[in-house]
Amino acid sequence: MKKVLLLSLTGVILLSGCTKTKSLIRKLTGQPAPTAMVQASATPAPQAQAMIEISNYKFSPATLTVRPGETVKVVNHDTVRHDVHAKDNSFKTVLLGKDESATFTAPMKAGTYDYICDPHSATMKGVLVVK
Ligand SMILES: [Cu+2]
Repeated sequence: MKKVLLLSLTGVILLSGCTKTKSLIRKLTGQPAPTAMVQASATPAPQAQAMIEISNYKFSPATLTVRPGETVKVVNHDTVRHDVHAKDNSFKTVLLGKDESATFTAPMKAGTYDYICDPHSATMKGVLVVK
């Protein structure tokens, strides 16, 4: 019976990937969680989406490196509206209000692309590196 419980709990853990369940299993069975579960949770996550975040009139990261044609998400955390606009016009977003986001497609050609925020072009600058 204990074995059945352990197996079903392992199933739950594999599905949820929750670390809290690990201590639950220890409580219920008096044994450390099976190592197979640890391996399962070590599965590499899918690669995070390329993202530029805007906060306090700054692009973060200031320099972002992406692959040609990669989709880049832009999120604005300021109450002031900002956008992302490549100096050579190869990419551009609309003006984003607070907590709004947009995506653009990185150029297919490798290179270094300077971009600005249109309303704050004097101070808000960033670099997109495509390689
Ligand atoms: Cu701006």
